[in-house]
Amino acid sequence: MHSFWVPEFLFKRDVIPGIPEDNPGRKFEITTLDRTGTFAGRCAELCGVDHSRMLFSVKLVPQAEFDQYIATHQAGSAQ
Ligand SMILES: [Cu+2]
Repeated sequence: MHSFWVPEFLFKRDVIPGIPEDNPGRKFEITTLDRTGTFAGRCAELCGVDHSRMLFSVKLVPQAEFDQYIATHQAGSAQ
């Protein structure tokens, strides 16, 4: 079990094995931040020996940039 936490989002999402894919509790969705940027995150649940290495960043971009990123990667996976 993990808990993905981005302090600037004021949001934390527990990640628990076995939760169905359509369960809203599986979403990591932020709708309250209105600026772009890169935000540091970490696991907030003492999950194991490598817990201290569970650092990540989340990049918030404009919708058009996100759509372009997805389109580029979908095109790349079709090759
Ligand atoms: Cu952890």
